[in-house]
Amino acid sequence: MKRPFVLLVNPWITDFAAFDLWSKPLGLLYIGALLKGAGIDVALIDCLERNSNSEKTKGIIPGKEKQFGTGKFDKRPIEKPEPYKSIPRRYFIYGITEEALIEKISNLWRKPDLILVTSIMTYWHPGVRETIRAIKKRLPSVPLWLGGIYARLCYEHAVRTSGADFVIKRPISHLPELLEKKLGTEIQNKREWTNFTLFPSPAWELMPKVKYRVLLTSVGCPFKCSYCASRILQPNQEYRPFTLLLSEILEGYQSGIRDFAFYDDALLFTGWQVVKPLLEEIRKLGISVRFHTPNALHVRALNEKRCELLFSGGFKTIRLGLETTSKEHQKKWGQKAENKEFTRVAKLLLKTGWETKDIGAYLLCGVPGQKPSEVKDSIDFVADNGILPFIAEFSPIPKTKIWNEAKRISPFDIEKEPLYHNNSFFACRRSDFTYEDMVSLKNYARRVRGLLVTSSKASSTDTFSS
Ligand code: B12
Repeated sequence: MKRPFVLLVNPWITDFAAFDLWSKPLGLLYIGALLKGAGIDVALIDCLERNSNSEKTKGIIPGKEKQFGTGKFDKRPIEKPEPYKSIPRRYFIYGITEEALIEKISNLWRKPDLILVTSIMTYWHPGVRETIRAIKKRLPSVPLWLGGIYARLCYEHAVRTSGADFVIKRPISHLPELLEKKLGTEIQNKREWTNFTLFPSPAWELMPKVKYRVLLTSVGCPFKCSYCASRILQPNQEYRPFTLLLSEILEGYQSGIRDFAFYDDALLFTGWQVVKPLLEEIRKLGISVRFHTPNALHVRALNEKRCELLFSGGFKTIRLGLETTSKEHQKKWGQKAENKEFTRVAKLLLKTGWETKDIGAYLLCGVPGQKPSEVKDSIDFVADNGILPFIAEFSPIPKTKIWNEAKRISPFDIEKEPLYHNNSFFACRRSDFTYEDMVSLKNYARRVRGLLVTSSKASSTDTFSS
């Protein structure tokens, strides 16, 4: 009997701005590895492949390489969807061209039996829909299933608008059963799909050449922040054996990769039992790699010993979650960090050896109940501690604790239209926190970062600003 063949697709992004901040379809890569382990043939098309439009294609704004493998995707301006008409910014589709996508489909060794498309940010749904439309033009009779974060958080919307034949909101432990029915084959490694701890390493070999790798040591977060969907997406805390992570790093290292970014929600809590032995081993091996934490570290979990290990193990880009300096809001939003803890950790990081240009702190901006002055004070506080302030614009996420309050104060129908979840749109704008306030605070934070970097005599300033 012929082995079944499944095509995995990472769709285009549609947005005002998108930067490849170590952004890879990790969920799809795990599924790829699990499918391979089940004896299924797999191919992957990455619509966000960088530098693929080799010849100058008309209408494409080419991407750019930045530090540590990050960079800009190729992009083309497209018409703004109706809800964004009032925003004075251009709107783009990011990634390869439609012709390139069709060519990749034509080059597959045979017609797939099933197509699995992933999805990430809820407000990127037009990119998902466009990708599905383009695939369907070329492969109309192949069943296409959609999963991932958008599909899980906005299931009804995805069913109604994505064009997928089937939208899956259940965890992937249920996928083998569905695959068996669809493909008429027995999934031999069913147990591996049941628990993150048992997942094999992501199938990086399916991806076009990438300059960095992303790592996930653990899923789940012990905190219950009111604005975050992490607990809804991953209710349990699970982690993977450090030996597996080590082999992922060594395999990448041998193929020339030096930059690795962690995707964990709670790297220093749920993931620490993995990170500690991992770094000790890396130190022993004496290999030189750079680790990055775009998805903030918890301030509370940092002490002298840990900082020493992180620094000597190769941690380079440090992002901290502070959210705000208002005591009242720190308590209300998740009790992640207090100001004096932040000051202690800032001193510690700088003393350990990181420079100001390497350390940033995320500050929430525009949360219901917050005033612009609170954000400005927080920016100043972070800067006074020698740390770069980064604005994380508040964006309402379905099913989170703060969702109902966001729905109440937003002048937009955030329930019906996920485009309003876009952090650049600022759906919770209001008379005492306007869209203009948001823009001016972002610009203020950018200026402060510039000044801090210049004064600390570092070379680059804005690499990671959005
Ligand atoms: C890593 C991460 C990032 C990375 C980039 C991720 C990327 N790939 O592009 C960085 C740090 C850059 C980032 C940035 C932001 N992020 Co973010 N991020 C995450 C995080 C922590 C993990 C995502 C992930 O890769 N998980 C690991 C993989 C393995 O999981 P997965 O993709 O869900 O896949 C699993 C299943 O979904 C399923 N699956 C996946 N695909 C498919 C397909 C099929 C067919 C099937 C059946 C199943 C399936 O199988 C997988 C295995 O179980 C999530 C939180 C979370 N815990 O999920 C937030 C999250 C996605 N981010 C979020 C937000 C808000 C942001 C920011 C807007 C924050 C800000 N204000 O600046 C920015 C936006 C950046 C931008 N505009 O580009 C929100 C989502 C918002 C939304 N409306 O959708 C989340 C949910 C966090 C939160 N606050 O609740 N993020």
